[in-house]
Amino acid sequence: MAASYENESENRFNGNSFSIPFQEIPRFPKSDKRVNELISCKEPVIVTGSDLVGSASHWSLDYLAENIGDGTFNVYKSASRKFKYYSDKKMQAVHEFAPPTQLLEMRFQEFMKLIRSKTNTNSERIYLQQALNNSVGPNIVHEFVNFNWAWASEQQQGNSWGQLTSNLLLVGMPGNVTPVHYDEQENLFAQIRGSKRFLLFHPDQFENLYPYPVHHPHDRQSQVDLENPDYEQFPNVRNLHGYEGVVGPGDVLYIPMYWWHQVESCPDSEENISVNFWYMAGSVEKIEHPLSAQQKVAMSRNIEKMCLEALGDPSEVAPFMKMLVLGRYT
Ligand code: QVQ
Ligand code: ZN
Repeated sequence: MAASYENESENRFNGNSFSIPFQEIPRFPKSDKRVNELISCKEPVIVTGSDLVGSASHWSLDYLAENIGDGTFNVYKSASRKFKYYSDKKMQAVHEFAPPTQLLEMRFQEFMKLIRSKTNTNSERIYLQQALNNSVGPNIVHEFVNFNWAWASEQQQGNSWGQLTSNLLLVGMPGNVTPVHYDEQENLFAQIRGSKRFLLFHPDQFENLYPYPVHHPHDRQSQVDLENPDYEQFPNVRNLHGYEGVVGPGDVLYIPMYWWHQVESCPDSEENISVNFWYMAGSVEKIEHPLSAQQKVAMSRNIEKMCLEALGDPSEVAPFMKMLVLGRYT
């Protein structure tokens, strides 16, 4: 059933009577065979009642402050609800770039005090996003070790994913939004406390989401503000269609590599805690034609990088590509 936002009063997506048609992200219990069918087809699925991070089901701000240790954590500060990711490295090459968020380093206890002081969500917002490492306290280590690694490894081996690269701990505020982007990794996203609304779009929606150029600090992020699209600049947004689903405590969302996703922390709980499992891409699958949308996105990235490397100046890429294509392949 295509659930369009037109029917939902709290929807912000059709502020200007534009509504993105959404289908529901499939949801099945772990024991249902359709879970493995969808994952093996690189289709998103919400695994309900998963015990992947069951050992962390009691995590709360207080518990983490008590047990996570004295290490410092990456906390992003934003003047708006949006926390658009940017690459520090690529920022050096784009001098006029103004980072939309500020990165702070602080101990978890400090973060908890700060987040509790921000009762009115109109003031600036913060979002803790930190890869779990061995600086955490013994209780957290114990609970991390007791994640259901057997199930996670079954997905990793069964689908020939690459190695686990990190488990990002995410602790945010109701209303925080991670704008639509894609990652070059497979992702098992586990929700622990509070809930999150995900919007997902197939990699073939590339032309409707206008990603920033690869050399830009916002590489892999869409230039489109889904809550207020600029149709003049991005006319194809009108053709955009995707999937929508809410994950709550105990749910795990599989986000296939290259699938676009936007994430909003729901207002249902003061505390919102998630942990994701990012896996490298697997060994190069055999090339079959027609190429998959994922393969085309990967290829487009290599072409952009090669052109930038060879031309040496981003402003020469468009004229070069136009010369190559217009009147010859069009
Ligand atoms: C969020 C991913 C989602 C997270 C911010 C980074 C995470 C992400 O807002 O829940 O796990 O791929 O994009
Ligand atoms: Zn992501």
